[in-house]
Amino acid sequence: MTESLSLVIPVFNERENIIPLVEAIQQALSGVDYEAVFIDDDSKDGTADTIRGLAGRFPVRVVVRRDKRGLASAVVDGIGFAGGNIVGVMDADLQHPPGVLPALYQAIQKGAEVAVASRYVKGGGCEGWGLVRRVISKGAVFIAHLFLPQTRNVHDPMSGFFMFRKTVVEGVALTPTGYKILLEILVKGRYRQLVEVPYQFRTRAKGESKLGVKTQLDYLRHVYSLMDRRRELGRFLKFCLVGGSGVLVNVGLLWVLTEYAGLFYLFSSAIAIETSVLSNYIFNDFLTFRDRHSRGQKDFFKRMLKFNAVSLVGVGLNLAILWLLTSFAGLHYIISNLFGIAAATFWNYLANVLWTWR
Ligand SMILES: Nc1nc2c(ncn2[C@@H]2O[C@H](COP(=O)(O)OP(=O)(O)OP(=O)(O)O)[C@@H](O)[C@H]2O)c(=O)[nH]1
Ligand SMILES: [Mg+2]
Repeated sequence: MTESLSLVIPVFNERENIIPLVEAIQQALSGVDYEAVFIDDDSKDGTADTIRGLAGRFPVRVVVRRDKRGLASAVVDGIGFAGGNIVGVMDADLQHPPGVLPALYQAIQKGAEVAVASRYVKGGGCEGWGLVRRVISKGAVFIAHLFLPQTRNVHDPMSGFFMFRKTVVEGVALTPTGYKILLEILVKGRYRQLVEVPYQFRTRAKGESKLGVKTQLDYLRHVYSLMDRRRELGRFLKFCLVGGSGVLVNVGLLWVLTEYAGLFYLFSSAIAIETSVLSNYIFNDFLTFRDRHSRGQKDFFKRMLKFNAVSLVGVGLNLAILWLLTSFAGLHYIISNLFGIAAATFWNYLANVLWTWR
């Protein structure tokens, strides 16, 4: 079967960017059978006419939507209009450099079903971003990794620049809630191999940004809609129950070893702590994170070491908070300890989800 590529490019008032973009795409994709499908939400600056004016010289066409607005739905509609068996998605404002297209295309040719242009792998980056924007972007990636396990092997799941085989989304209902269509594809799509290609996100030279604070909130709503809420909430509850069982093991053993085996209580406590960490580990491995080690039990001991390390930091955190709140904030030590336990539980859960049972 011959391969052909459809680029889906959402546009809204991007007239000044169209010609340089189309020329750069043509230069990058010489020798590739491709088309560029622009989805324009009835721009008033002549964007659609500019594209039509190029149609004789370049393989471009424009679909103008008059009844809808929105980046995500434009991309979803565009995928429907795409004639190729490979689809690429990119912005029109030249922030996604067309020079990266060949690398994405080759990754697909070599067997990847999804190729993501990534700011967060070696060689990638964001030109001219201040600290605040960096932190927000990384925070968004962290949220995706935490709540959507399917995105964990992707460094830049928020990328708006990617390519995929159309078979990945065939029969899949893509809901354009948020504006990050890649998230939808990562969570709902059918693929085995994904490759990330580094790129530098450029600053916008012409035209203006259409995305504001509302979009950031939409993002959270989107992640919420995509996550397997019952499973992830159930996981957290199991984790807390296992933690509770660990307290029983700890207290019980401390008592038995001190009262009946005649050990010095601090010595009993050290044994009790480690035993409860190990019993917590075993219960979590078989119960809480059962679905996370489908590749067999061979890393059982490696995970056990990681779990121990996480617990050690957790204990340190608990003690530090106990000390700070009691000695400096004047809280009763039992109350301080509850805060310490809450913080340690939170830490343990995050670190174990994202590291031990990644
Ligand atoms: N069809 C359509 N395209 C849109 C809409 N909103 C934005 N776009 C296009 O989607 C692409 C990305 O939008 P931008 O406003 O550049 O968003 P961004 O790159 O995240 O933000 P900046 O870094 O500030 O540029 C551009 O090609 C826009 O023209 C929309 O409502 N409909
Ligand atoms: Mg942009």
